[in-house]
Amino acid sequence: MEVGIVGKPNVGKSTFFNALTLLDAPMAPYPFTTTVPNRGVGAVRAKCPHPEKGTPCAPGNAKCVHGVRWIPVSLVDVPGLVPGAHEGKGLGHRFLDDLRAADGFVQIVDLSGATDAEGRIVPPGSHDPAEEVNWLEVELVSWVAEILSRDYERHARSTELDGKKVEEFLAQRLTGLSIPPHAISAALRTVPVDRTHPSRWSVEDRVALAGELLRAAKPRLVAANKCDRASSEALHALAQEVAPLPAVPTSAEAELTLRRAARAGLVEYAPGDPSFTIPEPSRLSPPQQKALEGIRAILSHWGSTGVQGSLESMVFDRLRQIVVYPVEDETHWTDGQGRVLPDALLVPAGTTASEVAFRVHTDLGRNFIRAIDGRTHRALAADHAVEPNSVIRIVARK
Ligand SMILES: Nc1nc2c(ncn2[C@@H]2O[C@H](COP(=O)(O)OP(=O)(O)OP(=O)(O)O)[C@@H](O)[C@H]2O)c(=O)[nH]1
Ligand SMILES: [Mg+2]
Repeated sequence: MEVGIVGKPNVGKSTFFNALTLLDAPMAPYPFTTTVPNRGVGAVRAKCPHPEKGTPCAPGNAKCVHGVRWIPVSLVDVPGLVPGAHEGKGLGHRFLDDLRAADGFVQIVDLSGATDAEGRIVPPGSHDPAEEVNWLEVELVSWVAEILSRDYERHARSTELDGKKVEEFLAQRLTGLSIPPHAISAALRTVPVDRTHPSRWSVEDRVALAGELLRAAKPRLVAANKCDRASSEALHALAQEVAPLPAVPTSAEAELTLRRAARAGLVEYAPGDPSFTIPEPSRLSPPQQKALEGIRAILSHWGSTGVQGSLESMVFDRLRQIVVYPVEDETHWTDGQGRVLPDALLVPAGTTASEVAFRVHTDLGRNFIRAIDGRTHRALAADHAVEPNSVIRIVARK
């Protein structure tokens, strides 16, 4: 699971990335601070089933803190895009190739309206953040259309000569973009192109296909960042303009400050929480105290910093992921070494028992006999869609 963090320059993409990963990607109040993509790992929360067994779990991949599993999600923070990036403006859009594997995009915008389309500082409220949501879509579509068009004539003609299906042609041209077959079929149904002669597809046809492919395969969510300097009315106006895309208010700066303060032991705060506590106020300098009181006011206005919640909304609502816990012993919920609930996997809703087996190990998938539900102890057939939060054992031929 990988989420791309995109948007125009100077909106707080790297701050958002650092808050989720606790890495130190450079951040600064001017455009194009980031010039090469940053990669890291954030996490989404899920309620761990271990209390149902009354034994602590022994996580391998996803730590458990007070009954909450933190399941890793890869994040990629890219340089800022400006309108016309696909024509080479700003840093261009070639670095978007680093987002090929991203399953969805969180677009960061500046809700305070204090940065123009190219990320330069302007008076607060003088720039409408909804604008960049529209043109960013144009940039993403141009990028996919360009990937599709690389060495186009040659590939299109050889497809025709070999009598290959256009579905296969598109899948091959877009390899690595992780676009599922259903999205390709849906795009071909929507855009009326000549199915036997891709060499006759115009540039406009390819752009239309790219738009449909992105819509079907790469969900987006808008993080209305710098909400600490914006009003609820600004959020409401943005949400209306970008609908049906969801807009979540975030303060990446507040989240980063809290996570770093928590790491240093200065505050007690878990990401996503609506509040924090200061165990020893005497350890804080007056400026630190003032900064934290400012953050307290942000939390009480907005409910949270929104950063953790926006990633979870992306993963669970937009990408429709569920969590499953594969085990080798369906009674004790352990693996071969007796570890309780060692793994927590994110899989798309509707994933079948056999697909879970393949996720655990190709051999387990190939030799699948049946799965067993760890709660009901019922056998599940290969095509059974697993429930969210399932504990399942895969039975396979040796
Ligand atoms: N007030 C406020 N400022 C923020 C917030 N998030 C980021 N900033 C500030 O915005 C400026 C830009 O932050 P970056 O994280 O470097 O932005 P970016 O989008 O990665 O910028 P580029 O890499 O240049 O595209 C910095 O001065 C941050 O401190 C926020 O939630 N609130
Ligand atoms: Mg940056």
